[in-house]
Parts: sequence; C-alpha cells; structure tokens
Amino acid sequence: MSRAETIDTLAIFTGKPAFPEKLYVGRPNIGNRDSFMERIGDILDRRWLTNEGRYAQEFESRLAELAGVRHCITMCNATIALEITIRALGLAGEVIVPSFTFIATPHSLQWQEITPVFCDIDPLTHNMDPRRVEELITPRTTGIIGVHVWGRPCAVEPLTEIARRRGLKLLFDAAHAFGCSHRGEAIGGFGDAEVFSFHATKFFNTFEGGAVATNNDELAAKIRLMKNFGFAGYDRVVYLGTNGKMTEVSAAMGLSSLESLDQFIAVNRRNYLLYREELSGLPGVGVISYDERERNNFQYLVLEIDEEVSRISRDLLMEILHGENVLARRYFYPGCHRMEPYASYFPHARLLLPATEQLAGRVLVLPTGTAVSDSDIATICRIIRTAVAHGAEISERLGAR
Ligand code: T4K
Repeated sequence: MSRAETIDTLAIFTGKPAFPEKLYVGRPNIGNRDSFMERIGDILDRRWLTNEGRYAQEFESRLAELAGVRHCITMCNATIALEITIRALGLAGEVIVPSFTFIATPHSLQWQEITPVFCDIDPLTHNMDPRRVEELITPRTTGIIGVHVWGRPCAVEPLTEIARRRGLKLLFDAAHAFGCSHRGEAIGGFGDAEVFSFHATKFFNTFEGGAVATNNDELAAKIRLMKNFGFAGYDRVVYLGTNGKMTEVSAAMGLSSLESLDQFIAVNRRNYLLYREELSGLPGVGVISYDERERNNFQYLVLEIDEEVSRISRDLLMEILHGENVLARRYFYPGCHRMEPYASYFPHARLLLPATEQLAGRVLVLPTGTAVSDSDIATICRIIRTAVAHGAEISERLGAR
C-alpha cells in the first residue's frame, strides 16, 4: 500500500485530474468481438431480427441451464420483465419492496397502479429486513419483491416463509445477481420468479435486456404470451399483452458475453481484492464483503463511509474523486422514497426507514470491470487515502475559497 500524499496533489486544488479521461462506474464489459460480429453477420444474412429468433431461443436455454431453472424468458429490459411478471402473478393493491434499490423496482409496480410499500433494510446486508416485512402486511397486500442488492442474496428463506404463511406472491428483483448463488444454488430459482437485468452497465450485458427465471410452467407460459402482445398463434390474442421481446442483436451479444462470463467475474474479483487490500485499515472506509463460499459476480465495488470515523463526508470524497475524473456514484441515493412520485405520496416514509436513510448517505460505488486496470485502482485508492488522511484540512481549505 503506497502512502497518502499531501493535499496539494489533489485536482480540486491543482485543477489537474489524475486521469485524463473519465473513469466510469458501469463501463460495459465487451466479450469476444469476432464471435459477436459473426453472429451479427448471420442475423443479417438470415434476415431474422427479432420475435423468438434463433439466437434468442439459444440464449434462453443457456440462461436456464446456468440459473438451474426450467424456464428463462428473455426480455427487452428488466423493467418490462418486472412489470410483466408482476401482472402475470396477479399482484394488486400493495406490494412490499425495499426503498434501497434502483427506482425501476417500485416504478414497475406504480406503473400499474399497485402501491409499493417501502420496507427498511438490514444495515449489515443492505437488503430488505425480513423482521420489518410482517408489520407492513395489510389486507391489501398481495406480494413481496425482494431485491438482491449488489448481487448479495436477500433473506430468501425468511421471505419465503412469510410469503407462504401469509398467502403472498414472492418475486425477486435479481437485476444485480446474475451468476450469483445462495446456499450453493444459483440465483434464479427462488420465489415465484426472479428477474435479471442485462443492461449495458451490468457486468454481463446484452446492450439492453433482461430475463425472467421461474420453475412454474404455467407462469412461464403466461409471461411468454404477455411479452408478445398476448398472441397465442396467428390472429389469436388470449391476454392483455405488451412488447417485451429481446432482439436478435441483443441475444447475440448475450451469447458472446456468456463465452466470457467466467473471465468477467475473475476480473471483477481480482479488482475487488485489490481495492480491499489498498484500502485496508483506512479508518471509516469499509469495502463491502461477499460470502466467499458462494458464487459472486463482484460487479459492484461498494464503499461505506462512516463519516464520524473517516472525518470526511461521503459527498466530499465523491467531489474529490470527480475532480480527478473518477466518476464514483452514490447508489441508491437518496432512496426511492425520496424520489417522485413516492416523496409526494408518502412524505413521512423516511420515519419508517432509518437504516435506508443512513445507508443512502454512506454508500459510494467505484469503477470496476474490464475497463479498469490495476494501476487505475492503485491511483484511485491513493486519492482516497490522501482525502481521508487530510479530510478536515481539505474541508477547511475549501471553505476558505
Ligand atoms: N432493478 C434493479 C435493482 C436495478 O439496478 C435495475 C437497473 C433494474 C431493476 C432495471 O433494469 P433495466 O430495466 O435497466 O434492465 C443504471 C442503469 O441504467 C440501470 O440498468 C441500473 N439498474 C442502474 C443501477 O444503473 P443510471 O441512471 O445510473 O445510468 P447512467 O446512464 O447514469 O449510467 C451509469 C454509468 O454507466 C455511468 O457511469 C456511465 C456508464 N455507462 C453507461 C452506459 C449506458 C457506460 O460507460 N456506457 C454505457 O453504455 O442507471
């Protein structure tokens, strides 16, 4: 671990960033270009661009195999996949969700006039606290959506038990958790269904894309119809449906990315270990942990800043990094309950969400993935060490400007 430097080296004072180009969180991983381009050529030659094409079907069976489920249904993105699954499960009234998630989770309910009821999280896991779920159940509650935040499985067993006992549907937003496992079992087969995201910013991407994984044959059949306008054959529509189909280009990207899946995970894990080593012992700066007995994708490099110990706020640290062209992000700040329309609907929600409120003020996500080199990580960590070592002095000098 190299030593912290003086604050005169920081770009917020010198105007000279450590990185000439911006370093982003969520920079896409690109797999084998040749195999992707070959598939694109084939798609163009065969003139079959979407609607259950050959690549979408192949991609679905590969995904089902990997997730260990009977059905994996590809979609144009995870938000539509959530919306369709919510509708196919017959959810209505109120559904319990965490507020510490991406806004797509509650929006996919509210979009169909179902009320998301925000549940607080366990500060240790960052996931929905199952001890808080039961007290939010009312006669209008029809389901629970658990989110595997950062790919770390949420409380699967307690939520399954509550859902079974209270007669509720259980859906998992597994947008972060493709390639992860829980108690040795691949994420995908828990609850009534699980939804993956393959958005460009995910470690495994299809440009835009998503999939629903389930072992329920009837539910899978319904979702398949719903994602194709409800068509059950030429000229026969049997449900209210929409357009959730994945294009052949996206499926081709998915198949090529699958060839590099293990490499993407290995790079993320290596980056994670490097960051952890470089930042170890830094007061008030924690790198979240992953259970090494499980399969993790390590796609998010998450810091938790405890300002009372670090003596520098998360936001000032972010400002310093941005000055250096390191575009660290505050996921999921300020919490869904503080965004519209929820902030207007539930102006007092924050009172029931103390752990969410606190965590949203502490999380900082750093760049990782194949676009980030070892020396980038060393430089980013040097900046963080310098900032933490001189937090009070930096604040003072900035205040004096
Ligand atoms: N549930 C959860 C728990 C989720 O996290 C998400 C999505 C969903 C559901 C819904 O999944 P999708 O419907 O998207 O499949 C991003 C992504 O758009 C979103 O997919 C993701 N979660 C969320 C956590 O992050 P923003 O608003 O942060 O995107 P943006 O444009 O600020 O980009 C993020 C970073 O990625 C930037 O640093 C720039 C970089 N980037 C982005 C793109 C698109 C690139 O370097 N290249 C790119 O092509 O939402």
